Amino acid sequence: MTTILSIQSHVAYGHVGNSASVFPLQRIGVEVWPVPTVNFSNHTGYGAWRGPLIPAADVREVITGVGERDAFAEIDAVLSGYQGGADIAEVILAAVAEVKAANPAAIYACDPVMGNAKSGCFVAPQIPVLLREQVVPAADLITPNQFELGYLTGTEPRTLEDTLDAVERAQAMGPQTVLVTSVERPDAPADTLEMLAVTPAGAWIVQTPRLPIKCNGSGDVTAALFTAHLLQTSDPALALGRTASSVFDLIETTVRSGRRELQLVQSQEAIAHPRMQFEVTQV
Ligand code: PXL
Repeated sequence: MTTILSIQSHVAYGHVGNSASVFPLQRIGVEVWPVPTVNFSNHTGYGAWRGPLIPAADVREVITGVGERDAFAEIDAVLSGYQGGADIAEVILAAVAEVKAANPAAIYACDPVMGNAKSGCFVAPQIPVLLREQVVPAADLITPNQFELGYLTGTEPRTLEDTLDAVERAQAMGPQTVLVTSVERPDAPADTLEMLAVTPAGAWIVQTPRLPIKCNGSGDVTAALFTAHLLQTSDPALALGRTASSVFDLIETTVRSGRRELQLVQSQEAIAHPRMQFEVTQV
C-alpha cells in the first residue's frame, strides 16, 4: 500500500496542512503517517489563532520514534508543505535522508509554500530563501503555483512558454517532477485556470473553470492528491486529470455550501472516484 509520511500543520477547526491532506489521502487508499509541525486552533487566514508551533526538536523526536518502529522502509514519499519556522526545514531534510537510506525508491514531495500572485509572499522572510537554496534542491517532486515557480527560478513566467522554461530551470535545481498550479496566461480563455505537470517523460496541461473563491488548504489537497496519484499510477497525465477533477469538485462544493472551509467530507465521492470531466493534453 502506498505510504506517505506527511509533515505538515494540524488545525482543530477547518482544513489546512495535514488537516486538509490526511482524509483525502486515506479516501484514495493511501496509508498516511501525519507528523504535526503546528497545533493550531485554525488556519492563519482568520488573522487570529491559538496553539503552539511545535518546536523543531519535538517534530524530530516524533519522526525518530517512527524510525524506531523500523518503519522508514515502508515509506514511499515524504510530503511537506507550509513551514511556520525556518528550523523545520532541517528536520524535514534529515527525515528525507533517513527515509531514502531505508528505501532508496522513496521520494520527497515538497510543496514550496510562499504565497500567491494575489497576496504576494505570506511566509516569514527567511523561508523562501531556505526553500530555494536547500529544500527544493533535495526534492524529487515540487508543486509550486506559478508565482512560487517564478521566485524559485528568478523569473516571472506569464506565457505557457515562459512557464515551461521556468519549469526546466526548476528541474535543473533538482526535482524531476514539477506540478505548477494556478497557471494564468494571457492567451488562455477568460475565467479559466490551468495546472501543468512536467516530468522527464513529458508535459501535460489541464484547464478548469475559475471558481470565485480561494480556499486556504486547496493547495495542500492538490499537492497531496497529485503525489499520491502519481505514486499509485506512475502516469503523470492520469494523476493530473484525477487531481484537477477532485480539487475542482471540492472547491465547487465548498462554494455552493457558502462556508469558508473546504468541504472535504461532503466531497469524498469526488475524491475517491474523480469524474475526470477535464481533458488533459500533452504540450
Ligand atoms: O494551507 C497552508 C497552511 C498551512 N498551515 C497553516 C496555515 C496555512 C494556510 O493558511 O494557516 C497553519
